[in-house]
Amino acid sequence: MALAPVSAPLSTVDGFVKQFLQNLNFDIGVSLSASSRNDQYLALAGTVRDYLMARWLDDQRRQNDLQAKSVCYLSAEYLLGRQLDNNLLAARLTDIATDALAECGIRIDDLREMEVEPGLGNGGLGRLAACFVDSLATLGVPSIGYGIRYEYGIFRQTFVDGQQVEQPDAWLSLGSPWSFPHPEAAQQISFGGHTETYDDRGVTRSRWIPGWNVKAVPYNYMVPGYHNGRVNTLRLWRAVATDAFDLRIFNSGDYEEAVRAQTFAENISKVLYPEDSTPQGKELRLQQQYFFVAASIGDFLDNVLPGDFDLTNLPDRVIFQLNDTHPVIAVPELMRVLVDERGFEWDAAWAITQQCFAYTCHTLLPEALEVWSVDLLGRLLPRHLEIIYRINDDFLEEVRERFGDDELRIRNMSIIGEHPYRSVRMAYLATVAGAKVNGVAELHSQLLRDKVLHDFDEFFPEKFTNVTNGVTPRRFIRLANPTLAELITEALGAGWTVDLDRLRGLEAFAADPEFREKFAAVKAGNKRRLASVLHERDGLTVSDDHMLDVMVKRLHEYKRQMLKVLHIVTEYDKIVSGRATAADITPRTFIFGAKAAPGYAMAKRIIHLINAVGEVVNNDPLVEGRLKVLFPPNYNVTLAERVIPAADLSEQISLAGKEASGTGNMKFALNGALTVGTDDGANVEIRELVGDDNFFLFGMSEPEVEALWAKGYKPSDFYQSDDNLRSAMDLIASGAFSGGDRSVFEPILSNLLYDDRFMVLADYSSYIDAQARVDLAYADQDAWTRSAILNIARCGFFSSDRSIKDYIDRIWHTPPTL
Ligand code: Z16
Repeated sequence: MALAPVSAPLSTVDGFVKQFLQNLNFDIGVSLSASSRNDQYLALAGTVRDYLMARWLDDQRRQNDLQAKSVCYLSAEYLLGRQLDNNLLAARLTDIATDALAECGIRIDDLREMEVEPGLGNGGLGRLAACFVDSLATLGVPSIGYGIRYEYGIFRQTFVDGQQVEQPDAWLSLGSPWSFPHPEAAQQISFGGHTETYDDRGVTRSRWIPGWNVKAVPYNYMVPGYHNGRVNTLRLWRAVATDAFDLRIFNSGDYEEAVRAQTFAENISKVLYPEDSTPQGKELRLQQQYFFVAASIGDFLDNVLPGDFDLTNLPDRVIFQLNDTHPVIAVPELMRVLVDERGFEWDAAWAITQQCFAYTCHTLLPEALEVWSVDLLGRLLPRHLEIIYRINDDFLEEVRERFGDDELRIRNMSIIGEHPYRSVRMAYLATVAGAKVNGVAELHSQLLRDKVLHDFDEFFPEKFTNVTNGVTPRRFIRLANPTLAELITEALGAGWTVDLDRLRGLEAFAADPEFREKFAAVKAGNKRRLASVLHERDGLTVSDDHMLDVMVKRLHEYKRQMLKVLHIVTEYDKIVSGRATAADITPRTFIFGAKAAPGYAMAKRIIHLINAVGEVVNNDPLVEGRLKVLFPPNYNVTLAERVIPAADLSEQISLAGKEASGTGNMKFALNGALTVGTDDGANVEIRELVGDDNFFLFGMSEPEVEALWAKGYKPSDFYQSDDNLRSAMDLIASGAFSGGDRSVFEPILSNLLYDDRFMVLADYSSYIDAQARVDLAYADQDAWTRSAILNIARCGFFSSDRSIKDYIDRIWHTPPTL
């Protein structure tokens, strides 16, 4: 008997109403009249899910028939943002859902506000993974995103007396309608124990006798492509106690011990580590990493490949993309599976493994390159440590063959570091094992080859490549900026959302006064929308007639929020010292959004300082309201979608050579903000594309930074010789922003004066000059608008669709299967 294909509910208002009420009544279990907003939101989400489900099932069947090569994107983070609007848009259901709910007497806007965004990432890296799964689905690339279903995502930030206080992000507490578990596809994941050797028909082999295990239960998210009917999978793993473990203890009658075991197992996927770019080497973090990659590899081999698949051909079926060093323990895991479980000889297994992985590096900061102490790794994963040693021995042997007994080189290239303690360098392991290694912007990839991985570049020059990051135009233009999207469609016709190079067509409109007027109206509307969001959310006031100068990103010293603070204090200082009157100052509202890692004391002090400066500047009558500092707490994807479209000026001011790429920079440019920035990360490419007339460049270049370090950097010299800088720092030191208490911000100031690793003082004067150019340019509103339009027109390159096409061409070789 042929089974009828699953069919989606009818794409009509009536069909939607019917499905919605069915969800509300039979899934949620309430009547419409008795339902709460959250009930209605859950039923709405469930309804959208029902529409996607038929497509999802169909796509899995099709992929299974095709047996094409797939991308398995391994990422410890996915910073997805809200799902409702994205999924309605992809499935062309926005208008139908709006009308259907209206028929039920419900305003869809009220339900939108109910969704708690899944904040399963820290910042750029996690958001990039989310943009990539969107583009993979939109392009129709066979792929699965694998990650962790953290019970608590990135902490909720609040301010108490201007200081950051973290609150747990209980994002699951009101239900999680967008994902659903598949307990029957669970994987068992082992840890600990020891290894032993045994005789296998005359050959001595090693095997792992694990000490404990947990169950990994997959939760699927459907990832719809934009208007193409495609629905891909994002599979996030949750840790639970294994039945066997439970049963044994239950039978022994030790109930409390069984409960403890359960809690212990579930700890693994309990919480996202809140560090962006500075990981702490905590054991639980390594447990998380191994947990999700072992489950993902197991899932792909057991459930995606056919039962009789010959793993010799694995490279024809899969490429595992390693998103930073976080999933790199997957390398010895695949070797273990092939050698210990599937009977492969070492060399055959290594030949397969080397073709199945590729590694993306996202940083240049030495402290962000993960290393695991041999002690810890050997305790948690003893067999994997043996495998890593063997990989390293074989690799160093090859290095010796090529370069002779150059012991310094060998020590530098060893996957095992010796100082300050013996450890595994995960970036080196990934580089040795990966078929390709890529950086995330041209400059970053070049610096990887020249500096961080220089010896490896000499050894495997063909491995290294670049894929400049991108952002999804669906979420960050079409959804976040609907009035701009409409204006673009009016000018260029539909189609640009999936072919962002078409934005070039806007160049012609930059000279058109009528179009400029419309663009200015869009910007003004977005500012009003932001004003109302910030008023509702935080009780903040944004004036219509201010330039919006925005710096939103994780708080990190290398990103130099401090430089922005010094600019603000300099402007304020001009007024209080009488060097200027308020009337001389271009009215600006400075908006910050930034979370600091909870253990990062200096970052938290900088947050405190920003709030303290805001408190004083915003309330000083001398300023006459012409400078405003706003710092809405808990910056997240949802807020980004409101802030970015309203911005006039985008602050991208990292020390050159430190920001791998940045992706916020792209989102701002694509929404018509002009950038003030250093020659760092993808800023370099933005400036090349938009042109120097439409970008405010300042600061040292990366080679100039190196030269200043080499010569000997003395930040206090800059303090001594620059009157504005000295005056601004002295104002902070005086206690002007801390109720007269000079000690509060002293650690920030002495750090700047005597250490200043990120050369804030060296770039200060150049930054102040650039801001003067900004003021001048902003005074000519019409010319500014022209520049803004040209920014949009020339930044189509930064679509994550283009990034994914580059990955396909340069690394994956996985053509779309639409
Ligand atoms: C992260 O978000 C990034 C790098 C890293 O090593 C760890 C984390 Cl959690 C960021 C980079 O800082 C940023 O420049 C880049 O744009 C982003 O990753 C995506 O590549």
